[in-house]
Amino acid sequence: VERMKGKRVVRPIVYGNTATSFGYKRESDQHTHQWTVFLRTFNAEDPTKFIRKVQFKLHDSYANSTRVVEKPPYEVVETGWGEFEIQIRIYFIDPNEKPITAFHYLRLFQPLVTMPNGKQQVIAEYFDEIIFQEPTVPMYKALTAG
Ligand code: SLL
Repeated sequence: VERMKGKRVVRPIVYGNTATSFGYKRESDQHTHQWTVFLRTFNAEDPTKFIRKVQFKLHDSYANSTRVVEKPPYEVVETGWGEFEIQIRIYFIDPNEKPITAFHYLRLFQPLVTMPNGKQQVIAEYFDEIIFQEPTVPMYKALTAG
């Protein structure tokens, strides 16, 4: 695989989850919250230029715990009762560029934020960067194309 010697491309990302409480425990499955786990690029750039798909691996208690999202928004909306670690794997448009994995601990209870409309929501999100060190040639082209 041909790589771009001495080149380095950085892409800022944000990942995490939001959650809201039902305000009660649902009889049928004991679920208490709706949540959304997400990955997004930090700037306005079209993420499909370099991301092929994002895979979210949920707790085994979920049916079909591996969820693949092929286009933005890269997110999974679910309900549940408990917190657990989610594996977020990002696949790039060039299959020779190895997928990278971020781990996010799903938060249902903290940190609680009061929104302008007075409703309360948990927001747990983190900034990170994808660093392409000597990317493959197709990857470099995809990342730098106007
Ligand atoms: C633990 N952290 O250590 C917990 C696991 C599992 C969460 C939490 C519902 C799953 C479903 C759900 O919230 N699971 O009903 O499909 O044991």
